[in-house]
Amino acid sequence: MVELRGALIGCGFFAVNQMHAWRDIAGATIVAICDRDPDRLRIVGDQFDITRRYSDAMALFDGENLDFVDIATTAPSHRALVEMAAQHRVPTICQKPFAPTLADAKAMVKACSDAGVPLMVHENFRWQSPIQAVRAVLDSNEIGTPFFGRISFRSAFDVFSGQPYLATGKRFIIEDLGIHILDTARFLLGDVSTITTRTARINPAIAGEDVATMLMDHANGATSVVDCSYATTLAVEPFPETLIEIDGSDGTIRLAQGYRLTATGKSGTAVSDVSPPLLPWASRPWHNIQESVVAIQQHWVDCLAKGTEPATSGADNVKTFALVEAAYAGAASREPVQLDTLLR
Ligand code: NAD
Ligand code: 89V
Repeated sequence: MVELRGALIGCGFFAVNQMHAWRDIAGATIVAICDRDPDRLRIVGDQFDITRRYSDAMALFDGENLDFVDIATTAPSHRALVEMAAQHRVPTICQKPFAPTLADAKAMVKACSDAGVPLMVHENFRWQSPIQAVRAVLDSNEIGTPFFGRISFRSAFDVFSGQPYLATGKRFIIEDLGIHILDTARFLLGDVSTITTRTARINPAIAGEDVATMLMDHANGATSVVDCSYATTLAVEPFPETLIEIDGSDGTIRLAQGYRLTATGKSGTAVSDVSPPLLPWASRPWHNIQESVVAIQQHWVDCLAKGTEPATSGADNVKTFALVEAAYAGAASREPVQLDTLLR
């Protein structure tokens, strides 16, 4: 098997998971890393034994012969880094949120498409094994045609200690977490035509909204509710579980807290435990997300080998990002927002 030579840009909080995952994946090796913060460069370089270290991304692209780059910085730097990768004709993975604005996201897709380089957004939630299990029930046609979905993420977990920047932005839960849940709704029920949104800020110590409720019309006629909260204290903290309800013409799917999947359909009711495995380097409660990082990075390597488009390509993720923009616009206007005008 050909070993792809990759580089990672951005050695922060989440990149450590990506580095662990690259070690688990056959067919790709991270040969160089880059971070403008010398401490992060040293910490991650030492932890993963990477000697080729850069403080400047342009120097990395000029100094290395790369088969791909994995961009794990925060959104403000994404467009410049993706365009730099396109200019150097290096296939690119970019973390979510794909970009600060929809116009940036569209420009990044165009830059990569014009350069003929593959572009995947690291939108990993749909790769979580419990969510893949829900998709498998839908694909089996056990519940017939879905007409309703609720995709829900409600928690009081302190995300700010690991990611302090989340407390300071004017946009918070839709842009950071809701983006995953909106993508999951698209993954399970298809593209969206209209979204109506309400938001609230319950935690006075942060700048952005920490509660969002979105009602969506899907192009296939299904209706869904996507609801997210970081202001919800429950008896047992569910972070980072996404809970799912889908009703279809012939049955229902329920993914409940504790990774319990119940499918009631044409052949009766099946209850299964779809808990994600705890990988050797993973830690609870993050193991669900950590496992999905391996899955999405493996998908990238498979796509590069076969020359196929990643499921969460830049072009696909523009549709998820458009939902984020539409949700903020609709929360401000309190009017439903049509997606077709945004996606033109
Ligand atoms: P972080 O701030 O901890 O790390 C980002 C790192 O990038 C920092 O070390 C910073 O110095 C470096 N950096 C920024 N701009 C740079 C540039 N131009 N060149 C070189 N280095 C640069 O952030 P984080 O919490 O690790 O988040 C990174 C991204 O990952 C965010 O977009 C976040 O939304 C996303 N994230 C995704 C998941 C997921 O499950 N997919 C989970 C957490 C975070
Ligand atoms: O996935 C993310 O982007 C993370 C978290 C799950 C904590 O919201 O920021």
